[in-house]
Amino acid sequence: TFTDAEKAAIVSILDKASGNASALGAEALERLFLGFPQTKTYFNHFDLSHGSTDLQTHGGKVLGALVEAAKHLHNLEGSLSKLSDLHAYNLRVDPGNFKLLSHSILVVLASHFSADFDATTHAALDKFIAVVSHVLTSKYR
Ligand code: ZNH
Repeated sequence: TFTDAEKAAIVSILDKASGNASALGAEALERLFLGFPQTKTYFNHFDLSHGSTDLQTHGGKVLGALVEAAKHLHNLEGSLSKLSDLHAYNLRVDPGNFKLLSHSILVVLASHFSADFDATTHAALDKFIAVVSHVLTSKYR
């Protein structure tokens, strides 16, 4: 559960990010693949070159899912249920990779919204992405 201050910070940043979701998401993926090359193995079918349509499209989906999740902070498990099924039963992404992507997303948000990124906002977003990741990996067995 989130405090009112955390909710406000999460909604504010994700609302700002929503207008530029594809570019921000693509940047997060690029940072993921550059910093942690082993994560590329899930995306053999993608063109991972800088600025590719695949990166933009998938980045938009990932960031878009976070934008959508920020609208359902009271019920993340319910709102992410389908995505959770997909990651657990179809994609079977190693849960450790969620920490790596979370880190990349946080860095992207920090660098693009630096004026808003005080310690409270940082902590709230870190918690938010960790909870989303937890939900997406909760059905693994
Ligand atoms: Zn994931 C997919 C989100 C993490 C891998 N994803 C996906 C999608 C989304 C997402 C929205 C789409 C779906 C549909 O289409 O329906 N993710 C997400 C999020 C997160 C994630 C939000 C966190 C936070 N993922 C992840 C990781 C990984 C992944 C970590 C690894 C590294 N995903 C993936 C894949 C896919 C996905 C592989 C599929 C792609 C294609 O298209 O093929």
